[in-house]
Amino acid sequence: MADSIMKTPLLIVGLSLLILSSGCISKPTATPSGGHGQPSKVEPGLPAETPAAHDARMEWWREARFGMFIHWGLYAIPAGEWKGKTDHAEWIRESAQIPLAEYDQFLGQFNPVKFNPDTWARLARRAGMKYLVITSKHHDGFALWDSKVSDFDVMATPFQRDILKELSAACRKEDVRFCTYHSIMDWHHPDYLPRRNWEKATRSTDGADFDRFRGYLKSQLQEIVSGYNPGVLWFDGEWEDTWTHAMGQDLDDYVRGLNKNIIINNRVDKGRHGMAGQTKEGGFRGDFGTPEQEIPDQGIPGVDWESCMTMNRHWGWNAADTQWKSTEDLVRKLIDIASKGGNFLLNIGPRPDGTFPDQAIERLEGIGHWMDKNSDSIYGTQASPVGKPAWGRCTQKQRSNGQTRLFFHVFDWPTDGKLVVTGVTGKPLKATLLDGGKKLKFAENASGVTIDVPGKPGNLLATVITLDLAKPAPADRNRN
Ligand code: FHN
Repeated sequence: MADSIMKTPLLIVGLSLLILSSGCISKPTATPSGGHGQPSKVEPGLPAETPAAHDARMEWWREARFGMFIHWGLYAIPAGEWKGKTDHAEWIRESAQIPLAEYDQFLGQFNPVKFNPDTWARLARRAGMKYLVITSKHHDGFALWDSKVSDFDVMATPFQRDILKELSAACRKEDVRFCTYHSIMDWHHPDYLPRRNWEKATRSTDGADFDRFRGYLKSQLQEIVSGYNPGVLWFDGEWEDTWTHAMGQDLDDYVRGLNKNIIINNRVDKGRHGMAGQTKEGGFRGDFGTPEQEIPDQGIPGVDWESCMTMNRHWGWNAADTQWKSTEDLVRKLIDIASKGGNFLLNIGPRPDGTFPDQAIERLEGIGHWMDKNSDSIYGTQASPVGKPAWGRCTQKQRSNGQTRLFFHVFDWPTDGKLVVTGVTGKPLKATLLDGGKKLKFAENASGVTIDVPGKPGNLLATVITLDLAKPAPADRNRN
């Protein structure tokens, strides 16, 4: 069984999480571990955070709603291909069973001469992405910055430029919050255990010291947090048995000790419900849940979460992967996620020369055109108060004048010119087209509100209609 799943990384992770998390595929339980309104259930080591302090720390992230994920490193060089098989990506050292000595040869080939951090940051901003999470170190152990505690870093390549330093500076210029992904699992460091199954016979564990690895992990995180000030530390690779709940708590305390304002996902600890990503009961650490390649069916009241997804089928660059999601699909996923109170982290796998795939740029620009006219219906919104309408999705925002503004994202335009919204509570005051502000007539009825809409939608991806209600903000500013 083990061998048969070694070829499909997503399956590897999915199954290993399924096995390790015992029943992890059950519906995510809404367990705020430090979620909105709840003090973090921290064990001894850090003072408990008050709900108000937690809200203040999470505020920019909740407002942001939309970020860019970047998976980039040595694994971009083979472009997903190895000995005739073309379905590899960032897992290629594992999925193609490449011995360390052979994999390390990529060091001498990493020279992304077309890397322009300003271009990357600008593409993120223009797409409407408020933050950017890049792999500082993925499972292969390669560091994208000038690490003083490792020779397996970008300074050991012909490129010899500190990618995190340059990209963090570019993000600051574009007002995009710089963040980093960091893998706990490390297939390169001699002290990390376990070894990959297929290399156990050839890669001794003699002298391996996992506690010494934890010290190395902390040293690199200290370099990242102090050197590049990430807004989020997006941990990953926490699922192997060698990483424990106690280690997760300790690492969470350590990083928060480096920067009290940093936001940390739930993969620092052992509480993640598999690919559904939410945090289970038991005082596990993490400021937000991390559904992967999926969107929860419903919003989860009181819990912060972020769905991360690829644009095609792979996280790292795969030249053979042509299964790109459409711009319409990506915009509607952003809307669906926002309508359930979550954030969307959309991934790019750059090429080895430092450029984004053309198909990715095309989609980023298409999303950006939609966001140019409609971002007010995404940024700083809360989950729908009317569930999931058959014609599309809804988000809401509390206005400074005490009113509530509903945003109706219409995917299926009504053919009779009547948009019927059920479940609306509060006195309707005004309806408009968000793009352009044209006022629309509406009528209240027993089940809600009917809005007279133009014969054709203004935007085929999603046309947004606003409805202002004379309704005070909800008592507890619940996230959903
Ligand atoms: O194994 C990784 C995978 O390569 C990728 O980084 C995703 C992104 O969230 N995380 C793990 C799979 O769950």
